[in-house]
Amino acid sequence: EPKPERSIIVIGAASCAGAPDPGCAAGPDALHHYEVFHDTPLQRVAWDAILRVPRMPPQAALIAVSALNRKLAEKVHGVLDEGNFPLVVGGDHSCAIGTWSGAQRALADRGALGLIWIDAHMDSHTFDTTQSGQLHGMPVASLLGRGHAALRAFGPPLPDLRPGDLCLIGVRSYEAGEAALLHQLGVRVYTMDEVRARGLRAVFDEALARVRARTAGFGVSVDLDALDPEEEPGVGSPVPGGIRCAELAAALARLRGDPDFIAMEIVEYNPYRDRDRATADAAGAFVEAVTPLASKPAR
Ligand code: HAR
Ligand code: MN
Ligand code: MN
Ligand code: MN
Repeated sequence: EPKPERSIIVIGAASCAGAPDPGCAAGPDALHHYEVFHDTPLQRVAWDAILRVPRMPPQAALIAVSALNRKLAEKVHGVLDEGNFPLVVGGDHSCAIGTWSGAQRALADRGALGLIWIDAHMDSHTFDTTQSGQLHGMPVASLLGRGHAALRAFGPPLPDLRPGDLCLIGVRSYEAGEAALLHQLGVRVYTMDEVRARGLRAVFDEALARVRARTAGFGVSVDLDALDPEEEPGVGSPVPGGIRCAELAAALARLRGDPDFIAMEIVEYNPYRDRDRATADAAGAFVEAVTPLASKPAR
């Protein structure tokens, strides 16, 4: 069988500048070494680059993260312009600012970006509400236009992600300030309680309909800490009571062959906390679940 024309191009973001746990910076190299993302008979997968940041003191994290995101946005935009599918692999979740900014730029003349954010956390702090000061707790607010200006100050100005084009799934750890922001903006948050009550399948289908409704294409950001750490311990900030790997893979399989599904991100892998590569294998299973992709993206 011939392989489709659209390849998955993997871009690593080997940074922990936005997080307290240094282990996530080793995530992309470990996943590369374990070869969890690989060709299947119907889908080509190739690593492009692993982006890195210099070692810097914590007070320089903002500079490091915004420099990485500028490079990452360019890469993602380039892969999409070539008609391929970017898979960004973190690193801490602050790389999402670059990933989805790049996707927005590539879509720009066609319309808005939709985004499904699968995470134990809300990642929706501003500099005013954060208690930890950690940048991986802020990418959603930044994409919604409420973040520190420096975080998205690369290239021409970008549109803010529209609150109605974003859904969060799996949330079970957050602070009041970020919850208030999402509530005020009207972002749909499917908490872990709701996922348990309704089933991931129902929640995911509803989220998919929302992020699709008024957009030209959509992506999925998977923070591996959304998973249950009893099964998948290899993450930077484990939170008990998460999604099962098999459930998430089954939900993601809904995206197979979908021409509007334009990019994916898998972040917060910490190889030092993993057990028998379980979490690395989960990351591989999620990519396999969405393949084969549609041979060409929607135009
Ligand atoms: N809400 C906490 C903070 O702002 C947790 C940060 C986010 N942690 C992550 N991202 N792993 O999903 O510090
Ligand atoms: Mn996150
Ligand atoms: Mn372009
Ligand atoms: Mn998280």
